[in-house]
Amino acid sequence: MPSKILVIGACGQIGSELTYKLREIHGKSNVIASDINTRKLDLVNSGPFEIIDAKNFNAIKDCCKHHNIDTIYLMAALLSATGEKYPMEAWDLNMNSLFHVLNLAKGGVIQKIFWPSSIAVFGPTTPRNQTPQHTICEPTTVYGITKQVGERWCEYYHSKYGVDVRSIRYPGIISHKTMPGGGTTDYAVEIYHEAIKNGKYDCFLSANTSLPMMFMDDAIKATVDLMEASAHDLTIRSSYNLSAISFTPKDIFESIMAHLPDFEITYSPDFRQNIADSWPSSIDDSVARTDWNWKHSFDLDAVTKEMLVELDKKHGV
Ligand code: AKB
Repeated sequence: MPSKILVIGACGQIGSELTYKLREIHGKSNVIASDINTRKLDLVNSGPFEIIDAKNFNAIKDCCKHHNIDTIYLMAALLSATGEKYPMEAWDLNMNSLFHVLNLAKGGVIQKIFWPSSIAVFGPTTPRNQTPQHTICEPTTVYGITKQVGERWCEYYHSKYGVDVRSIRYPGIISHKTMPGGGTTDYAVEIYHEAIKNGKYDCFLSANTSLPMMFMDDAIKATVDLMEASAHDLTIRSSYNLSAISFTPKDIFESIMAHLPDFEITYSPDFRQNIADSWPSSIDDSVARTDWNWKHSFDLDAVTKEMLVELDKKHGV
């Protein structure tokens, strides 16, 4: 029997592209997209869609029962920058939605969960370069705290109740299809849009702030591969370190300049600079590479080429 999947937060940056990919793999009717509203009409109209507030246990449970769901991808969350503005809302959404799906799995309503964690679980006391899988995690953002605590709960539900929950610590994700919202790594998407639309960008991080990043295609592939991996091969039930490229705003600017020589950048670091400074600059993901053969494909120049070509089709004159 094909898997029946529910994606919660399907209108978000990763959720929307993941939904399209899962529908390609499992068939349209086997992937139910859901979000709190219908803000992304192309996605809403592309297959079965339900309005679900991720904080509402009964709404998730009813949907699972109605559609015979066996697998949930919980993609709804408030990210790092928004979480600092609305700490209690971030705690409420990020934690309660996770408990809802973990408890549905514990109660046998569903069999498998994907839940995204983030490089935000790390903090200023974490080794910054090639951050290991197992290391100090003392996050300083509300978002980071929710992800770190969430990881502990995932591991707990797996070891105590046998829940098959799988997770990745996503770096910043770059895509031309959907805008990110409320993150510290969002500059790495905005910069391409502004390069095409206005030929200049005022960056909210300083020139030499290095952060781990990844192209969306790699992130989706990692997510699908982890969920398809044999449970016996998985040694991590908190969340896997995952890495592709690391670069600074200056690096990305130079990579864009190679195609658009008149592009200009200025730097006006704001409160997000402190968040970025507390995160690793590069990640050691050797455990993911060993356990389920993770390998990235896109380097910075490949990302830039793809972004500029696709955004030129969208915004170009
Ligand atoms: C953010 O910047 O908050 C996110 C993340 C790294 O999890 N993109």
